[in-house]
Amino acid sequence: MSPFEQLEKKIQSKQARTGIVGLGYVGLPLAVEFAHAGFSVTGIDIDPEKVAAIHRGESYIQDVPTSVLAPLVRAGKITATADFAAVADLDTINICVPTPLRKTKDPDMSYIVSSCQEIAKHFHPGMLVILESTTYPGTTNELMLPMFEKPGLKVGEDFFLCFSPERVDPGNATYQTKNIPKVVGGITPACTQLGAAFYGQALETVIPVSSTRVAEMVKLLENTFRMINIGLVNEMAMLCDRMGINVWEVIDAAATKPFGFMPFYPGPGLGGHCIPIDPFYLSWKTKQAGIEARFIELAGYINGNMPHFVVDKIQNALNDHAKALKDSRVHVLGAAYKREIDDVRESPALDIIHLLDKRGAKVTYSDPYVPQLRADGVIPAMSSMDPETASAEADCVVIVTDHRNFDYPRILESAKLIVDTRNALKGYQSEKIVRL
Ligand code: SAJ
Repeated sequence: MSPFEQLEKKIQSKQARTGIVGLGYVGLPLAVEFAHAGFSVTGIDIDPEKVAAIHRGESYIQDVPTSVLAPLVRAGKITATADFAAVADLDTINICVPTPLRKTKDPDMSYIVSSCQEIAKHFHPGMLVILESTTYPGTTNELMLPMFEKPGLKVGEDFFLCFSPERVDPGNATYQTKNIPKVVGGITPACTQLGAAFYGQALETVIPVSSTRVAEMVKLLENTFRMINIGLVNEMAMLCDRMGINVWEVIDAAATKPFGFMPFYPGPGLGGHCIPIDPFYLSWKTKQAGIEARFIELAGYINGNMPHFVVDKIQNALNDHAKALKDSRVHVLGAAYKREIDDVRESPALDIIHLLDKRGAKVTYSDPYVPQLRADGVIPAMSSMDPETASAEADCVVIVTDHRNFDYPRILESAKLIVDTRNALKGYQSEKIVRL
């Protein structure tokens, strides 16, 4: 039997020993789905805390309840280790490690490279390796393939290599790993076939595509689409502001168009570890090809300018109340990058706090999901304050993240002035409110 046939048989019989490198918000839910499907799963992570937590059957990922993880660990369906030597006993490996940007906005491939270097040490014929981390088109072919293909180890014959974009949306109760359609593309048709068969054993819908580059590009199109459309409405907000038009009313009315339109909403800037980051993996690669991704650069500029636009709005609002921004008390509602989560990565709230601080305001914040903000050289260490009390004491309140559990009527009542960057006070009329 050929390596292809052997692996295909192991996948069909669910005997394929499955490895997941990177046990974060992508890797751990994936491990659970394959364990539930009947595979034996070995999680590999360099963070001993994560490995220890899994050994205890304790989940640290919002979308994986401990009540789901613990029985799988107890039954031995999921084990975890920090030792890549485990690769020698595995048939398949999914790589789900971070792909951040460096300060220079260049891709930071170090997590992918170090994982592949470790895997390559224990790599053996008959393995299927699938990269899930968001990256530039060409990564799988140009960076990973040379690390695995050796004399006597030919891709598509002796081992199999695919790319499959992760589409996990943390906290999304409707769409979770099992029911989000899974795109997968291989270096060769045989690779794609095995990748599709593998995911088909655990996930509801598999979308095979013709190559790893197509699969890599699918993800970048998805998230660049969002980033550019958010940039569009942020520019509309600035235009409407200048023309005295309520952009929120415009968008709500435009959204009544039953076809050919998709509402996006202006805000204080673009946060998170996907949308502000992923498009720059694409523009970095296109620059290498001598093509400039102008839409991405322009949207990045507009989105990056929103914190300044918001701080100018605060300064002007105070000015209209005969107050200088300097020495005024400004209270920021919301530090997370979007509502109902605790993640502050790339959060525009941090930029706004920094800019306010730089212009001499006395800044405080409240966020029920973010009790502390660490000093990071951009902002001082801060602790979340009681929203109503702090809003009453502030000269200006600014709504940056519209968590649902803020008591907006109480805050509106106690505040002297509110700049609302999220239309959280939609439907409220008051002289105190200044909308984006
Ligand atoms: N934002 C706006 N206006 C909008 C939408 C978002 O200003 O109309 C801001 C948010 O406040 C946030 C940033 O953009 O600061 C990103 O928000 P997001 O809603 O895109 O949420 P993310 O970063 O969690 O994006 C993830 C992505 N999921 C994956 O990459 C698998 C994205 O593709 C999803 O579409 C998105 O979740 C989602 O829809 O929840």
